[in-house]
Amino acid sequence: EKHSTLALERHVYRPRRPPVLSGSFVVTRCSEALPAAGNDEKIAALFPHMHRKPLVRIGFHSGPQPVPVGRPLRVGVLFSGGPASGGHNVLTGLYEYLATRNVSSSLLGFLGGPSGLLDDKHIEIDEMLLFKHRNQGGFHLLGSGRTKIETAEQLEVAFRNCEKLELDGLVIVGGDDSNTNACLLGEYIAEHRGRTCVVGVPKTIDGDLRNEYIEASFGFDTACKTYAELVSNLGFDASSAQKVYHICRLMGRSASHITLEVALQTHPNVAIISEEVAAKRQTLPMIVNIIADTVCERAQMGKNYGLVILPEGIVEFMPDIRALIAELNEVLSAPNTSNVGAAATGNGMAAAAAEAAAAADTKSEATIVKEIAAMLSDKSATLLLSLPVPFAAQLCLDRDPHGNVQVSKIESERLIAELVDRELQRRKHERTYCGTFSTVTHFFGYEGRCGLPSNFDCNYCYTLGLVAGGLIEHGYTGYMARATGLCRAPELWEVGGVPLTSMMNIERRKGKDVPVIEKSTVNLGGAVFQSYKSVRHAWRLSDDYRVVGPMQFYGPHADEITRTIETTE
Ligand code: FBP
Repeated sequence: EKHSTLALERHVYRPRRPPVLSGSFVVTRCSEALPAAGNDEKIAALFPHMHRKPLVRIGFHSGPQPVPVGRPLRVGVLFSGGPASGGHNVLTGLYEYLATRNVSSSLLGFLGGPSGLLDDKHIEIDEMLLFKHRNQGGFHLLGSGRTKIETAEQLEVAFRNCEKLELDGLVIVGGDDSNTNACLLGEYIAEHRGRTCVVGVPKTIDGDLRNEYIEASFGFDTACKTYAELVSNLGFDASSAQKVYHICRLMGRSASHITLEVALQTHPNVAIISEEVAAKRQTLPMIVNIIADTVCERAQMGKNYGLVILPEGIVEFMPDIRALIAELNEVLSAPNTSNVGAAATGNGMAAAAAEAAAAADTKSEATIVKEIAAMLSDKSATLLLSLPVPFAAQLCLDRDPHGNVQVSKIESERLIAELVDRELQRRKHERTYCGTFSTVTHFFGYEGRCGLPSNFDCNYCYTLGLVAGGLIEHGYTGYMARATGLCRAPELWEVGGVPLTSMMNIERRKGKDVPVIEKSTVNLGGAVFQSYKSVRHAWRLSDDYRVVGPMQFYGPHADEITRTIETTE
């Protein structure tokens, strides 16, 4: 049997939703026209058709009952970016909404993410197909991808395909960038008098698509619960075997919401929060010292074991490493630096990096790192040469096609483990430390993106799917589906839509002003971080690890949600 008993049982779970979504409803404006989050004039100029719209709320239909059948709608849907648990329930909610309003409606799913729309690769989603995916994790019914629909040519192709397929609506399930691009597409379609309404659904395990209008992105709750169970197990492994430090990196590149939430759930000895690192301008040696000090103090208590957690993006937040990466980008992009590592001439960062990487076959990594260090400022050169060679080489050689350092590939948990070890050796030599330090490193990332969705994510995604369908039927374009009051029972959530441009600002990227939905990072003055700050000192030395256990689908704790979502900041 392919499906476990639990997976089969989850198929028949009936997601909860606000009662207003049970039948036909009305959508009414409930605010003044909203300005952009920043640079309102520039956003208005970029999105003349999408901008300065009001919030809208879904309410009960007070007209004649029964409500007449709706017109048949054709709606497309796609997943964009990394998977997040609950996506299939967005499809279920959307499908059910359309089918309830008119059985002749159809839902088309684009395959492989936004590229499916550009290449017009789609399937028709029906009841049979959906049944197997109800309340299941992953995005595999359609697949996902990171292609962006942003250039004039891509917008035109996407628009043409929407026209060809006669789509009344297109639902884009994605994070901040995908929703910004959803708005660009909505604008393009409106400008060309197309019929397709574009509606976004907030997704990302990282939890950084969050603001005064959107309380949570789906997938975060399940991811945190998955990681928290694993990290909690590591804490008890550490205190049981009493011989190692588990050093664990958790996904979340631009924000540390996951690490902070997991810290609150598991009580590690040290949790590093990137936003604090940036705010306090903590350099790599400073972070190494924070951990080494904890190890020393614990060793004095006879504890040569512990639990340390870090966020995926940590190195990018350290000012010294940030400056080093910026210099490396400069140096390796300069046309005449391509003889680095005895490589031939070439132009541009990617070419230089590729050639330097090829040269690594004939020269040792250490030699190449030294050659590159000679081109840097004294400060950056010293830092580069102080890093263990494999990491220094990774920074110099391992670049993406655009020539950027592949930060998510840097195994910062191993880098930090090695540097802490080095520091402890130094202290041993100075006779200020006499313990033993042995580490096991972990990276928990992909493990958290496709698991069976928590009850919260099942309910939230189903609700968002229903809402997205309703927004499309009522002709709303350039909106994101939303539910608020998430700390309450789903029956009490309020639902509606928020204009995408109201969450936008202008950022300078690669020398250009571009519209972006701002990412939410950990608020150091907020209640979640402050509650961690108030207890972290005690957790350093005590073994206060918290039993978390597997995510629950039944029983009194099944509907608990993360502290982060529970807390409005
Ligand atoms: P999204 O923002 O697209 O949801 O993805 C988030 C994430 O899970 C990050 O935490 C991680 O940095 C990234 O995806 C890794 O993605 P991949 O390796 O699949 O490209």
